[in-house]
Amino acid sequence: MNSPDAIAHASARVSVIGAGNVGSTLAQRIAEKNLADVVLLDVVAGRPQGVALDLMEARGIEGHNRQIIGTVDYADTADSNIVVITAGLPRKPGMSRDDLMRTNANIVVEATRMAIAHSPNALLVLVTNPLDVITYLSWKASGRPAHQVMGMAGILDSARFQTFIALELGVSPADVSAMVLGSHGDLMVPLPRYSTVSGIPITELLDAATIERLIERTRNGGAEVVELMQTGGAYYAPASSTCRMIEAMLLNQSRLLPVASYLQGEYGLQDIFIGVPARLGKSGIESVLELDLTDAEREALHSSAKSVRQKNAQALEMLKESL
Ligand code: TXD
Repeated sequence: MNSPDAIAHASARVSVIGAGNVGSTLAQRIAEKNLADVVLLDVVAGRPQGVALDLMEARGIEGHNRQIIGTVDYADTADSNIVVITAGLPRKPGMSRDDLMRTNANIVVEATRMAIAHSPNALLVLVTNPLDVITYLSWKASGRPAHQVMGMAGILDSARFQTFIALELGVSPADVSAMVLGSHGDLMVPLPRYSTVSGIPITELLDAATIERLIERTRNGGAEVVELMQTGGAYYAPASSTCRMIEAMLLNQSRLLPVASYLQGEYGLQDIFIGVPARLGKSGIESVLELDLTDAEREALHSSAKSVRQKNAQALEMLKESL
């Protein structure tokens, strides 16, 4: 369903900062779905140009005519409708989570400033971990209205829950709609009452112990892939999840999706980015839907928010010179 107000489709441009696994797979998805031209930027010279050339050489076979440009120069990202930031470093042996947060926070703050300088009206989508904190810092660095800045995680976490529900019941994932709120990580908040199979809540179809097992697997979804792959983490489903957000905004689809959104009192939370159902359209986050939560669900969301808030404060302290 595309709205007539869709961002001019033929000239749409998305810049992807970070041409690693998620960034390059996302570039492929965007181009092959014919959503926009793509500029892929990385600090490692050669990598984005190589990926872009490889993707361009697939165009004749894939049957699209989108430009994919690889670059190390932010000037090439000018006038993007959307900027996606996937840039960051993976955790290295001996590196603490705090070291990683400091490194990635600096990378993302710099990337945000450079990208916004060349695309002052772009919508910003953050992917780099730790997701909810990084989104907050990028928003601070961007100086943009909060509804134009958002983080991708809830769609991925929900897609994992959807997958495990579908596998358990032996039904198509297309018939499963799952909802996961909260921060991206151990404290995510899967909501079985709001997860359905063709409209039927899963609480009617599965017993409590089975649902708990699927929730545990969802919480552990990223780690399960890392454990199997040994080097690097998941990127196909993360790229698909990010692409869904981009599609919803470029085509002004008004899709209701779990997105790390800025809250100003919704769910009793203030001044924080955290995963909640949000309506995405051409201006970014058009509204946040406040679900009716049970006491336990609300408590889980608040403890998730508490941990994000602590990390936000820590990160702001680390970056107080530059933010
Ligand atoms: O749900 C989610 N939000 C996530 C998040 C799902 C999957 C991946 N998640 C996080 O995204 C992951 O923990 C990382 O923080 C990012 C990117 O993951 P990816 O798997 O793509 O990592 P890579 O392959 O290491 O790619 C990162 C790229 C790499 O090419 C670096 O050279 C580049 O980022 N990089 C930079 N680009 C531009 N500018 C700077 N400063 C920079 N520093 C590194």
